[in-house]
Amino acid sequence: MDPRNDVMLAQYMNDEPLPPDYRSPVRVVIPGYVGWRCVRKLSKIRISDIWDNRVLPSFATEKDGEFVTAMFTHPSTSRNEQNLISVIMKPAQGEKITLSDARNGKTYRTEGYAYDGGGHELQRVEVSLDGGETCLYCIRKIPEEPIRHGNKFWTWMQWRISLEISYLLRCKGISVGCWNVFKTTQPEHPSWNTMRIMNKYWYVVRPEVIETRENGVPGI
Ligand SMILES: Nc1nc2c(c(=O)[nH]1)N[C@H]1C(S)=C(S)[C@@H](COP(=O)(O)O)O[C@H]1N2
Ligand SMILES: [Mo]
Repeated sequence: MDPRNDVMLAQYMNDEPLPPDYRSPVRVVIPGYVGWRCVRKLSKIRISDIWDNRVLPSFATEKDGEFVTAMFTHPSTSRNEQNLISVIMKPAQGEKITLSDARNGKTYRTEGYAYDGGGHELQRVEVSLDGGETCLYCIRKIPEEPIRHGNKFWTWMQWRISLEISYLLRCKGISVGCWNVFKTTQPEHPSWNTMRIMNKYWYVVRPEVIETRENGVPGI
């Protein structure tokens, strides 16, 4: 119902008709909103109240009951706009990084993506190698094309940072977090709710730095 929140009815994806997995012939795409609100295999549209996908406070633990029912039907608990997320794509979990590269002074390029719902701009992405005590500022690739209505960022953003491999050797993990236009950031830990949804806390990857012999074969 918001005139500045674009809604698309899509028949094509990457210039091809929607494949059956995406439930052809037509689907809804609501940028900035959670996937669950983007109905596939669309047959009719009607305006209605929605009683699903609710984020309840953590003290609502029972499955039914008056309180939970009231919460489930209250507009404030509906899950619509996506929330802040940042993810490390490289290194992958458990990826092996060779130590000989560290001796040669090589750096390792860590990469990932970040996104905020509602079209909000992402202003900062930081990785940490010491559980958040010190943070390293990442380079962001800011999209230009998908900005609409002057300030709606309808797509994810890619980020990268080059790290000294010798630092990776000593670190317990690489964590990432991002900040949006409100200077709000992701929490370190999840906050429990009955449906276990909308939890996008620090993303942590633990690469494995391994010793290699001169011929590149992993040593012991
Ligand atoms: N008809 C129908 N549409 C649906 C769903 C579904 O189960 N049935 N799942 C939703 C959810 S939860 C998501 S995340 C997206 C996934 O869309 P994708 O296949 O384009 O990633 O479709 C949404 N649309
Ligand atoms: Mo989903």
